[in-house]
Amino acid sequence: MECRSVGVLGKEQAHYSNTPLLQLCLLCQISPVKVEKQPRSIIHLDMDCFYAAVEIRDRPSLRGKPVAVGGARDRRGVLTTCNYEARKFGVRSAMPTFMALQRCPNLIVLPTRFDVYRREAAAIRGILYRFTSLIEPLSLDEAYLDVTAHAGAPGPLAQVIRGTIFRETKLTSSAGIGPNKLIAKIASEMNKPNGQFEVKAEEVLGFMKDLPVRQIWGIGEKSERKLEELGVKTCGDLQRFSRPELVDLFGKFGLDLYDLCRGIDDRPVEPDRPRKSLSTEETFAVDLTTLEQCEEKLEELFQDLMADLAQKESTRDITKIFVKLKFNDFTRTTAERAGLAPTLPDFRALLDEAFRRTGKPVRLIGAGVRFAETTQESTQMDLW
Ligand code: TTP
Ligand code: MG
Ligand code: MG
Repeated sequence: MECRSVGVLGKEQAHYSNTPLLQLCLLCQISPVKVEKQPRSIIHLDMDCFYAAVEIRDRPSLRGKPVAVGGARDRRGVLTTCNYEARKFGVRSAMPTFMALQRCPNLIVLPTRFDVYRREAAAIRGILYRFTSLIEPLSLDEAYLDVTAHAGAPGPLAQVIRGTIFRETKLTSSAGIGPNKLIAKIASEMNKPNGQFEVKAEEVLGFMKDLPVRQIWGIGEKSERKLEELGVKTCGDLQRFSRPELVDLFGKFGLDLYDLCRGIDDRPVEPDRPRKSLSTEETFAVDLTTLEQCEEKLEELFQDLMADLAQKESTRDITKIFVKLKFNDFTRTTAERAGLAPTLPDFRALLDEAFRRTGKPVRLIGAGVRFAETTQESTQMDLW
């Protein structure tokens, strides 16, 4: 067994354990770990301004104009997304509609049609399955594909997949291609919209060097601030920390971070992972201060959740529903109940309960359901 740094540093700089399984690596100060397996070929595919693109495709007169999809201004609505023309004005997903209209007075705001987006997403998923069955959907408009076993290079394959999607749906997508999920996901943002970006295994270190730490999964606002105080902005900066130092700072996640900031990510594409729960959440640009405001948002989240549920887990038994609130001081609370059907009135009851616990301004609402164990999971439990 060798220290994992072998894959990163190259043989001449790497450190070895002469008595595998016993000796600590001198540099890392922890037990030897497996060297990263043969790099995979992963494609992360994400549709471009998905809801807006569907609307514009269906109404060609809107092409070239700034278009958003979401709630109306007079009902204190929020945008789900907008096209790239609107983004030039600073309009963004999750932005209150009134604010978006201040930035872009000509913005055309259309109501959401979840059933249409779900149908499109299913058609796109069908196209992806023609190329591999190793697909892990992340949301309605994006998925990881493991194409390691595919004959031919992954870059041209991504071109073919995107071309097929466009031919059959008239919607554009972007792709990131890399040796693991971390890299593929980050890379898919690099040439958006209607583009792709490939990072080859030997290019990973160079790619990570100047990448902002925020791009790593698991690094949120709080960790970003913590790192900034230590003078760390990029993954290259973070690479200067040892494993023990990162564990001191971040607990167990520090070990992941040591690898992630070097572009190492062993997570496989998991096509059939039985989910324990499904939820949807939204962080607001402006904190919500009244229960009434929260209820309005909850209704939107509820609709999203139902759409997601129908798309991803339409056959599972639901055992619990929950509502999560995060407040402006970053504390959080969850109201949860067993035996409730996922209906809007029941979610509203949980929201009321959670809101009344503190009365603090709300920066995030989440709504979700927990599932009964699948047969597969209970069989595994029996084996242990
Ligand atoms: P994204 O893939 O995050 O965004 P997008 O497809 O609109 O734009 P991009 O070109 O940058 O990928 O989300 C997919 C869809 O999910 C989006 O079209 C609308 C919906 N959505 C929300 O409803 N609320 C949100 O806050 C976000 C980010 C997305
Ligand atoms: Mg998208
Ligand atoms: Mg997406």
